[in-house]
Amino acid sequence: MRITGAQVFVGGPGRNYVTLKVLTAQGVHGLGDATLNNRETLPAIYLRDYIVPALIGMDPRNSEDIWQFLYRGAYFRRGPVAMAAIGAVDMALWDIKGKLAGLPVYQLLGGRSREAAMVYAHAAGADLPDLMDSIAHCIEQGYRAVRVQCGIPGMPSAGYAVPEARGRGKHYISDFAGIRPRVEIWDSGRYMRFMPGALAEIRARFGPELHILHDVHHRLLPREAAEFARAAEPAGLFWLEDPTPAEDQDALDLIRQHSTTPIAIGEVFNSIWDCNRLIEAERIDFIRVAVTYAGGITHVRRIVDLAGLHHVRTGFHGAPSHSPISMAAQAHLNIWAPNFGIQEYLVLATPDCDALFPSAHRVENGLMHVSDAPGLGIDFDEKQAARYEYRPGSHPVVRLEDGTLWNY
Ligand code: KDG
Ligand code: MG
Repeated sequence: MRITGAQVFVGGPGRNYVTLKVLTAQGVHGLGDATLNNRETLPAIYLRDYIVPALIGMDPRNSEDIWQFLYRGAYFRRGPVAMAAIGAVDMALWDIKGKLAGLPVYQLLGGRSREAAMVYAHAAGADLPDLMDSIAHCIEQGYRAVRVQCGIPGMPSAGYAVPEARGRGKHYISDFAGIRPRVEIWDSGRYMRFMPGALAEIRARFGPELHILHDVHHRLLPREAAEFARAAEPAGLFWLEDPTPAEDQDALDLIRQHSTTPIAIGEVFNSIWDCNRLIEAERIDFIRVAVTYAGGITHVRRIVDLAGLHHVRTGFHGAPSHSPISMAAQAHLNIWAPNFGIQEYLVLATPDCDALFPSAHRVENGLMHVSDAPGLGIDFDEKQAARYEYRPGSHPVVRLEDGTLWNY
Protein backbone atom coordinates (compact mmCIF):
# COMPACT_ATOMS: atom_id res chain seq x y z
CA MET A 1 0.00 0.00 0.00
CA ARG A 2 1.40 3.44 -0.80
CA ILE A 3 0.68 7.15 -0.74
CA THR A 4 0.38 8.61 -4.23
CA GLY A 5 -0.09 12.27 -3.37
CA ALA A 6 -1.73 14.80 -1.11
CA GLN A 7 -3.60 18.06 -1.61
CA VAL A 8 -3.77 21.10 0.63
CA PHE A 9 -6.82 23.40 0.66
CA VAL A 10 -6.95 26.76 2.47
CA GLY A 11 -10.26 28.50 3.08
CA GLY A 12 -13.70 28.01 4.49
CA PRO A 13 -16.84 29.74 5.67
CA GLY A 14 -15.63 32.46 8.05
CA ARG A 15 -12.31 30.66 8.71
CA ASN A 16 -9.13 29.87 6.82
CA TYR A 17 -9.27 26.13 7.44
CA VAL A 18 -6.15 24.27 6.23
CA THR A 19 -7.31 20.86 5.04
CA LEU A 20 -5.02 18.02 3.97
CA LYS A 21 -6.24 15.15 1.81
CA VAL A 22 -3.83 12.20 1.54
CA LEU A 23 -4.41 9.92 -1.45
CA THR A 24 -3.39 6.27 -1.83
CA ALA A 25 -2.94 3.88 -4.75
CA GLN A 26 -5.78 1.80 -3.27
CA GLY A 27 -8.26 4.67 -3.61
CA VAL A 28 -8.69 5.18 0.15
CA HIS A 29 -8.05 8.76 1.24
CA GLY A 30 -7.46 10.38 4.63
CA LEU A 31 -8.25 13.87 5.93
CA GLY A 32 -6.33 16.10 8.34
CA ASP A 33 -6.56 19.63 9.72
CA ALA A 34 -3.50 21.94 9.87
CA THR A 35 -5.32 25.18 10.70
CA LEU A 36 -3.08 27.57 12.66
CA ASN A 37 -5.26 30.56 13.44
CA ASN A 38 -4.11 33.73 11.67
CA ARG A 39 -0.94 32.00 10.44
CA GLU A 40 -2.71 29.57 8.12
CA THR A 41 -0.49 29.86 5.05
CA LEU A 42 2.56 28.64 7.00
CA PRO A 43 1.51 25.03 7.72
CA ALA A 44 0.07 24.95 4.18
CA ILE A 45 3.52 25.80 2.74
CA TYR A 46 5.23 23.39 5.14
CA LEU A 47 2.92 20.65 3.90
CA ARG A 48 3.08 21.47 0.19
CA ASP A 49 6.81 22.17 -0.10
CA TYR A 50 8.39 19.90 2.49
CA ILE A 51 6.06 17.10 3.58
CA VAL A 52 3.90 16.03 0.65
CA PRO A 53 6.84 15.30 -1.73
CA ALA A 54 8.46 13.15 0.97
CA LEU A 55 5.27 11.20 1.69
CA ILE A 56 4.82 9.91 -1.83
CA GLY A 57 5.56 6.18 -2.00
CA MET A 58 5.36 5.65 1.78
CA ASP A 59 3.05 3.02 3.26
CA PRO A 60 0.29 5.03 5.00
CA ARG A 61 -0.30 2.22 7.51
CA ASN A 62 3.07 2.97 9.16
CA SER A 63 1.75 6.07 10.89
CA GLU A 64 4.18 5.81 13.82
CA ASP A 65 7.27 5.62 11.61
CA ILE A 66 5.96 8.44 9.40
CA TRP A 67 5.41 10.57 12.52
CA GLN A 68 8.99 9.92 13.66
CA PHE A 69 10.28 10.62 10.15
CA LEU A 70 8.51 13.99 9.98
CA TYR A 71 9.48 14.98 13.54
CA ARG A 72 13.02 13.68 14.02
CA GLY A 73 13.90 13.70 10.35
CA ALA A 74 13.35 17.46 10.01
CA TYR A 75 16.21 18.19 12.44
CA PHE A 76 14.51 21.50 13.46
CA ARG A 77 11.86 20.09 15.74
CA ARG A 78 8.62 21.30 17.28
CA GLY A 79 6.96 24.70 16.98
CA PRO A 80 3.34 25.33 15.98
CA VAL A 81 3.89 25.41 12.21
CA ALA A 82 5.70 22.10 11.91
CA MET A 83 3.54 20.39 14.52
CA ALA A 84 0.31 21.53 12.83
CA ALA A 85 1.57 20.12 9.52
CA ILE A 86 2.66 16.84 11.16
CA GLY A 87 -0.65 16.75 13.02
CA ALA A 88 -2.62 16.96 9.78
CA VAL A 89 -0.66 14.08 8.22
CA ASP A 90 -1.11 12.00 11.35
CA MET A 91 -4.90 12.59 11.44
CA ALA A 92 -5.13 11.63 7.78
CA LEU A 93 -3.18 8.40 8.38
CA TRP A 94 -5.45 7.41 11.31
CA ASP A 95 -8.41 8.18 9.02
CA ILE A 96 -6.97 5.81 6.40
CA LYS A 97 -6.17 3.18 9.04
CA GLY A 98 -9.76 3.24 10.30
CA LYS A 99 -11.21 3.07 6.80
CA LEU A 100 -8.99 0.07 5.97
CA ALA A 101 -10.06 -1.69 9.17
CA GLY A 102 -13.71 -0.69 8.70
CA LEU A 103 -13.62 0.75 12.25
CA PRO A 104 -14.04 4.19 13.81
CA VAL A 105 -10.71 5.54 15.09
CA TYR A 106 -11.77 5.31 18.74
CA GLN A 107 -11.92 1.52 18.35
CA LEU A 108 -8.29 1.50 17.20
CA LEU A 109 -7.33 3.53 20.29
CA GLY A 110 -8.93 1.08 22.71
CA GLY A 111 -12.68 1.47 22.37
CA ARG A 112 -15.21 3.41 24.36
CA SER A 113 -14.61 4.56 27.91
CA ARG A 114 -17.92 6.52 27.88
CA GLU A 115 -21.07 6.91 25.85
CA ALA A 116 -20.55 10.60 25.06
CA ALA A 117 -18.13 13.38 26.00
CA MET A 118 -19.15 16.54 27.89
CA VAL A 119 -18.40 19.75 26.01
CA TYR A 120 -18.38 23.35 27.15
CA ALA A 121 -19.86 26.30 25.33
CA HIS A 122 -18.78 29.94 25.40
CA ALA A 123 -20.80 32.70 27.05
CA ALA A 124 -19.70 36.33 26.94
CA GLY A 125 -21.19 39.68 27.88
CA ALA A 126 -20.31 43.33 27.54
CA ASP A 127 -21.30 43.55 31.23
CA LEU A 128 -22.53 41.14 33.90
CA PRO A 129 -26.27 41.25 33.03
CA ASP A 130 -25.38 40.70 29.35
CA LEU A 131 -23.18 37.73 30.38
CA MET A 132 -25.97 36.29 32.56
CA ASP A 133 -28.27 36.33 29.48
CA SER A 134 -25.60 34.63 27.41
CA ILE A 135 -25.12 31.89 30.05
CA ALA A 136 -28.89 31.36 30.32
CA HIS A 137 -28.98 30.95 26.53
CA CYS A 138 -26.27 28.25 26.67
CA ILE A 139 -28.16 26.39 29.42
CA GLU A 140 -31.38 26.56 27.37
CA GLN A 141 -29.48 24.87 24.55
CA GLY A 142 -28.61 22.00 26.90
CA TYR A 143 -25.01 22.83 27.86
CA ARG A 144 -23.96 21.76 31.36
CA ALA A 145 -20.62 23.55 31.22
CA VAL A 146 -20.03 27.13 30.11
CA ARG A 147 -16.94 29.32 29.79
CA VAL A 148 -17.81 32.82 31.02
CA GLN A 149 -16.04 36.03 29.88
CA CYS A 150 -17.19 39.47 30.97
CA GLY A 151 -16.55 43.12 30.14
CA ILE A 152 -14.77 44.84 33.04
CA PRO A 153 -16.17 48.12 34.42
CA GLY A 154 -13.87 51.04 33.64
CA MET A 155 -11.55 49.05 31.37
CA PRO A 156 -10.82 51.06 28.22
CA SER A 157 -11.32 47.98 25.98
CA ALA A 158 -13.74 45.12 26.29
CA GLY A 159 -11.26 42.45 27.49
CA TYR A 160 -10.51 38.96 26.25
CA ALA A 161 -13.31 37.34 24.20
CA VAL A 162 -15.82 39.97 25.26
CA PRO A 163 -18.11 41.93 22.89
CA GLU A 164 -17.66 45.71 22.73
CA ALA A 165 -21.36 46.30 23.26
CA ARG A 166 -24.38 44.37 24.53
CA GLY A 167 -25.85 41.87 22.10
CA ARG A 168 -22.98 42.32 19.63
CA GLY A 169 -21.52 39.32 17.74
CA LYS A 170 -18.96 37.43 19.80
CA HIS A 171 -16.69 36.05 17.08
CA TYR A 172 -13.64 37.49 18.67
CA ILE A 173 -10.72 35.64 17.19
CA SER A 174 -10.40 36.88 13.61
CA ASP A 175 -12.36 39.46 11.74
CA PHE A 176 -10.38 39.16 8.49
CA ALA A 177 -9.60 42.86 8.83
CA GLY A 178 -6.10 42.42 7.44
CA ILE A 179 -2.72 41.75 8.97
CA ARG A 180 -2.40 44.90 11.09
CA PRO A 181 -3.91 43.99 14.46
CA ARG A 182 -6.53 45.84 16.43
CA VAL A 183 -5.21 47.11 19.79
CA GLU A 184 -7.01 46.27 23.05
CA ILE A 185 -6.18 47.98 26.34
CA TRP A 186 -5.86 45.83 29.46
CA ASP A 187 -5.84 46.63 33.17
CA SER A 188 -5.11 43.71 35.54
CA GLY A 189 -6.08 45.74 38.64
CA ARG A 190 -9.61 46.46 37.39
CA TYR A 191 -9.96 42.86 36.25
CA MET A 192 -8.87 41.45 39.60
CA ARG A 193 -11.17 43.76 41.57
CA PHE A 194 -14.20 42.81 39.47
CA MET A 195 -14.02 39.28 38.08
CA PRO A 196 -13.91 37.05 41.22
CA GLY A 197 -17.08 38.73 42.55
CA ALA A 198 -18.74 38.36 39.13
CA LEU A 199 -17.93 34.63 39.14
CA ALA A 200 -19.51 34.29 42.61
CA GLU A 201 -22.66 36.09 41.35
CA ILE A 202 -22.85 33.70 38.40
CA ARG A 203 -22.66 30.74 40.80
CA ALA A 204 -25.37 32.25 43.00
CA ARG A 205 -27.65 32.86 40.01
CA PHE A 206 -27.25 29.46 38.29
CA GLY A 207 -26.80 27.13 41.28
CA PRO A 208 -24.34 24.37 42.17
CA GLU A 209 -24.77 22.07 39.13
CA LEU A 210 -23.45 24.32 36.36
CA HIS A 211 -19.80 23.78 35.45
CA ILE A 212 -18.31 27.29 35.25
CA LEU A 213 -15.01 27.84 33.40
CA HIS A 214 -13.07 31.07 32.98
CA ASP A 215 -10.14 31.96 30.69
CA VAL A 216 -7.61 34.56 31.92
CA HIS A 217 -5.77 34.24 28.59
CA HIS A 218 -2.25 34.54 30.02
CA ARG A 219 -2.78 38.06 31.36
CA LEU A 220 -1.78 37.87 35.03
CA LEU A 221 1.58 37.69 36.77
CA PRO A 222 2.09 34.54 38.89
CA ARG A 223 1.49 36.36 42.19
CA GLU A 224 -1.65 38.00 40.81
CA ALA A 225 -2.83 34.67 39.45
CA ALA A 226 -2.42 33.06 42.90
CA GLU A 227 -4.49 35.84 44.46
CA PHE A 228 -7.12 35.57 41.71
CA ALA A 229 -7.38 31.77 41.98
CA ARG A 230 -7.92 32.07 45.73
CA ALA A 231 -10.45 34.88 45.35
CA ALA A 232 -12.38 32.79 42.79
CA GLU A 233 -12.75 29.83 45.17
CA PRO A 234 -16.28 30.71 46.35
CA ALA A 235 -17.45 30.30 42.73
CA GLY A 236 -16.27 26.66 42.67
CA LEU A 237 -14.86 26.84 39.14
CA PHE A 238 -14.56 23.76 36.95
CA TRP A 239 -11.32 25.37 35.83
CA LEU A 240 -9.34 28.58 35.63
CA GLU A 241 -7.58 28.66 32.26
CA ASP A 242 -4.20 30.12 31.33
CA PRO A 243 -3.85 32.28 34.46
CA THR A 244 -0.29 33.25 33.40
CA PRO A 245 1.84 32.74 30.30
CA ALA A 246 3.20 29.23 30.81
CA GLU A 247 6.81 29.83 29.74
CA ASP A 248 7.85 30.15 33.38
CA GLN A 249 6.35 26.93 34.64
CA ASP A 250 8.05 26.94 38.07
CA ALA A 251 6.18 30.16 38.85
CA LEU A 252 2.93 28.23 38.65
CA ASP A 253 3.77 26.66 42.01
CA LEU A 254 2.63 29.92 43.58
CA ILE A 255 -0.92 29.28 42.41
CA ARG A 256 -0.90 25.76 43.88
CA GLN A 257 0.47 27.02 47.18
CA HIS A 258 -2.37 29.50 47.59
CA SER A 259 -5.43 27.93 46.02
CA THR A 260 -7.24 24.72 45.17
CA THR A 261 -8.98 26.23 42.12
CA PRO A 262 -8.39 23.75 39.24
CA ILE A 263 -5.96 25.01 36.61
CA ALA A 264 -6.10 24.32 32.85
CA ILE A 265 -3.16 25.14 30.57
CA GLY A 266 -1.79 24.05 27.20
CA GLU A 267 -3.66 25.40 24.17
CA VAL A 268 -0.44 26.90 22.81
CA PHE A 269 1.73 23.87 23.57
CA ASN A 270 3.05 21.88 20.62
CA SER A 271 4.60 18.80 22.17
CA ILE A 272 4.96 16.64 25.23
CA TRP A 273 8.19 18.51 25.95
CA ASP A 274 6.17 21.69 26.57
CA CYS A 275 4.10 20.08 29.30
CA ASN A 276 5.87 17.04 30.74
CA ARG A 277 7.28 18.96 33.72
CA LEU A 278 3.96 20.72 34.36
CA ILE A 279 2.18 17.38 34.36
CA GLU A 280 4.78 15.48 36.39
CA ALA A 281 4.88 18.20 39.04
CA GLU A 282 1.05 18.13 39.12
CA ARG A 283 0.88 21.89 38.70
CA ILE A 284 -2.20 21.62 36.48
CA ASP A 285 -5.48 19.74 36.56
CA PHE A 286 -6.36 19.82 32.86
CA ILE A 287 -4.15 19.68 29.77
CA ARG A 288 -5.45 21.82 26.89
CA VAL A 289 -3.38 20.63 23.90
CA ALA A 290 -5.04 20.09 20.52
CA VAL A 291 -4.47 17.42 17.88
CA THR A 292 -3.92 20.20 15.37
CA TYR A 293 -0.79 21.93 16.63
CA ALA A 294 0.42 19.20 18.98
CA GLY A 295 1.27 16.67 16.31
CA GLY A 296 -1.95 14.75 15.77
CA ILE A 297 -3.48 11.71 17.44
CA THR A 298 -0.17 9.82 17.76
CA HIS A 299 1.48 12.55 19.82
CA VAL A 300 -1.53 13.77 21.80
CA ARG A 301 -2.22 10.19 22.87
CA ARG A 302 1.25 10.15 24.47
CA ILE A 303 0.45 13.36 26.34
CA VAL A 304 -2.89 11.94 27.48
CA ASP A 305 -1.19 8.82 28.84
CA LEU A 306 1.44 10.83 30.72
CA ALA A 307 -1.31 13.07 32.12
CA GLY A 308 -3.23 10.02 33.29
CA LEU A 309 -0.33 9.00 35.53
CA HIS A 310 -0.60 12.34 37.36
CA HIS A 311 -4.37 12.83 37.82
CA VAL A 312 -4.39 15.39 35.01
CA ARG A 313 -7.49 15.20 32.81
CA THR A 314 -7.97 16.30 29.22
CA GLY A 315 -9.67 19.52 28.13
CA PHE A 316 -8.65 19.82 24.50
CA HIS A 317 -8.64 23.19 22.79
CA GLY A 318 -11.68 23.61 20.51
CA ALA A 319 -11.75 27.27 19.50
CA PRO A 320 -13.66 28.05 16.29
CA SER A 321 -10.39 28.05 14.37
CA HIS A 322 -10.26 24.24 14.62
CA SER A 323 -11.88 22.69 11.61
CA PRO A 324 -14.48 19.96 12.05
CA ILE A 325 -11.74 17.48 11.03
CA SER A 326 -9.60 18.04 14.13
CA MET A 327 -12.75 18.25 16.24
CA ALA A 328 -13.64 14.80 14.87
CA ALA A 329 -10.16 13.49 15.72
CA GLN A 330 -10.57 14.87 19.24
CA ALA A 331 -14.03 13.32 19.50
CA HIS A 332 -12.42 9.90 19.03
CA LEU A 333 -9.74 10.63 21.64
CA ASN A 334 -12.40 11.92 24.06
CA ILE A 335 -14.51 8.77 23.81
CA TRP A 336 -11.44 6.63 24.47
CA ALA A 337 -9.31 8.60 26.97
CA PRO A 338 -9.62 7.10 30.46
CA ASN A 339 -8.68 10.50 31.89
CA PHE A 340 -11.06 12.56 29.75
CA GLY A 341 -12.19 15.80 31.42
CA ILE A 342 -14.13 18.01 29.02
CA GLN A 343 -13.98 19.28 25.42
CA GLU A 344 -14.20 22.91 24.33
CA TYR A 345 -16.79 23.10 21.58
CA LEU A 346 -17.19 26.12 19.39
CA VAL A 347 -17.36 24.83 15.83
CA LEU A 348 -19.12 27.24 13.54
CA ALA A 349 -21.90 24.73 12.87
CA THR A 350 -23.45 26.69 10.02
CA PRO A 351 -25.08 25.07 6.95
CA ASP A 352 -22.02 26.17 4.90
CA CYS A 353 -19.62 24.50 7.33
CA ASP A 354 -21.71 21.31 7.45
CA ALA A 355 -21.79 21.24 3.64
CA LEU A 356 -17.99 21.53 3.46
CA PHE A 357 -17.36 18.89 6.17
CA PRO A 358 -20.30 16.42 6.20
CA SER A 359 -20.30 14.06 9.21
CA ALA A 360 -22.58 12.25 11.63
CA HIS A 361 -20.78 13.41 14.80
CA ARG A 362 -23.27 15.42 16.83
CA VAL A 363 -23.58 17.47 19.98
CA GLU A 364 -26.82 17.12 21.93
CA ASN A 365 -27.59 18.35 25.42
CA GLY A 366 -24.01 19.40 25.94
CA LEU A 367 -22.64 15.95 25.06
CA MET A 368 -20.62 15.03 21.98
CA HIS A 369 -21.62 11.72 20.38
CA VAL A 370 -19.09 10.17 18.06
CA SER A 371 -20.11 8.61 14.77
CA ASP A 372 -19.38 4.92 14.14
CA ALA A 373 -18.38 5.55 10.52
CA PRO A 374 -14.95 4.08 9.68
CA GLY A 375 -11.92 6.34 10.18
CA LEU A 376 -12.45 9.85 11.52
CA GLY A 377 -16.06 9.79 10.30
CA ILE A 378 -15.88 13.05 8.40
CA ASP A 379 -15.79 14.03 4.73
CA PHE A 380 -14.59 17.04 2.77
CA ASP A 381 -16.53 18.35 -0.22
CA GLU A 382 -14.05 19.73 -2.74
CA LYS A 383 -16.76 21.42 -4.82
CA GLN A 384 -17.78 23.39 -1.75
CA ALA A 385 -14.11 24.11 -1.00
CA ALA A 386 -13.75 25.81 -4.40
CA ARG A 387 -16.07 28.57 -3.10
CA TYR A 388 -13.49 29.79 -0.58
CA GLU A 389 -10.07 31.40 -0.62
CA TYR A 390 -7.57 32.58 1.98
CA ARG A 391 -8.35 35.90 3.67
CA PRO A 392 -5.77 37.58 5.93
CA GLY A 393 -6.69 38.26 9.54
CA SER A 394 -4.97 38.89 12.84
CA HIS A 395 -5.39 38.38 16.55
CA PRO A 396 -5.67 41.67 18.45
CA VAL A 397 -2.61 42.86 20.33
CA VAL A 398 -2.96 43.92 23.94
CA ARG A 399 -1.34 46.98 25.54
CA LEU A 400 -1.50 48.48 28.99
CA GLU A 401 -2.84 52.03 29.29
CA ASP A 402 0.69 53.46 29.17
CA GLY A 403 1.35 51.63 25.89
CA THR A 404 3.33 48.66 27.20
CA LEU A 405 2.74 45.57 25.08
CA TRP A 406 1.01 42.80 27.07
CA ASN A 407 -0.10 39.20 26.44
CA TYR A 408 -3.04 38.53 24.14
O1 KDG B 1 -6.20 31.60 18.15
C1 KDG B 1 -6.34 31.92 19.49
C2 KDG B 1 -7.57 31.28 20.05
O2 KDG B 1 -7.60 29.93 19.75
C3 KDG B 1 -7.70 31.47 21.53
O3 KDG B 1 -7.77 32.84 21.81
C4 KDG B 1 -8.91 30.78 22.03
O4 KDG B 1 -8.19 30.97 24.32
C5 KDG B 1 -8.90 30.45 23.49
C6 KDG B 1 -9.81 29.39 23.93
O5 KDG B 1 -9.72 29.04 25.10
O6 KDG B 1 -10.58 28.91 23.11
MG1 MG C 1 -8.02 29.70 26.05
